[in-house]
Amino acid sequence: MKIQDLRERMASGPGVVSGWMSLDSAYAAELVGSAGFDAVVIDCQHGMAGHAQMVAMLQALSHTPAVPLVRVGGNSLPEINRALDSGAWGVICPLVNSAAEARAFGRACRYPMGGVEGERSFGPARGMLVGGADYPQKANALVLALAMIETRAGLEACAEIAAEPSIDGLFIGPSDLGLALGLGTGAAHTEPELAAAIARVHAAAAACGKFVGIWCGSAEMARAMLAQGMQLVVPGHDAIWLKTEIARRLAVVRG
Ligand code: 3PY
Ligand code: MG
Repeated sequence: MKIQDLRERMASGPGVVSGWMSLDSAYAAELVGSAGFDAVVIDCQHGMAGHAQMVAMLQALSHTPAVPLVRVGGNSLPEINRALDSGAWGVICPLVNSAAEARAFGRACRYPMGGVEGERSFGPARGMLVGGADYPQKANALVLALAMIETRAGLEACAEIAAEPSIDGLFIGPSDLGLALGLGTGAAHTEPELAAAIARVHAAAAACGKFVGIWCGSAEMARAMLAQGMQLVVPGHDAIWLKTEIARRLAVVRG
């Protein structure tokens, strides 16, 4: 599924399912991208990939059906520009705390063209390879910009963040959000305070006609979040899948 289809399916339902790469391996990205996911996020915040590995992983994802997305390490114009220039069709930005931060993030994803206010610098090296000669004309409309809500400040400002015109939606980080709410690590999404925060962010995005996505610790949580009407869910990441299956096999072998 390519970016236009992904956006259309996010808009019309039933929502899309994305893989999430914490390993810094092009081969692993190729495998995950070929496994049936609609999109794959390369995690450059908590994952292992540096710039060179991110580029190799984007190249590997190019010949899979999955739309390549990148979670950048932070709200940095150079980093966001490099991810997009390297062929990512969307960026997830961690720790967005205010409308001003959302605006800086969104502007970093957009060219100042066609009446759009943007600060993206021109040089879409792989962008034009994967998007074609007219990439510059269509990039502003296609590139997906999702601002992460995962702090108390972000939660308080989620309505204003969602209203920022240059972003496409919100992406919930339940682990950090749980920490921010004083619930420690690994709080279940059903924990009342966390569930209320997730619902608040979802409602803020919906009120602005924006997308909402969420990282999920389990397939069951991802299914529940899709059922609640979210447009993008991530059922864990590659390292968890690997570790879980290794533990299961060892248990079977050793009894
Ligand atoms: C979080 O849950 O805080 C995330 O950032 C998901 O990766
Ligand atoms: Mg987080």
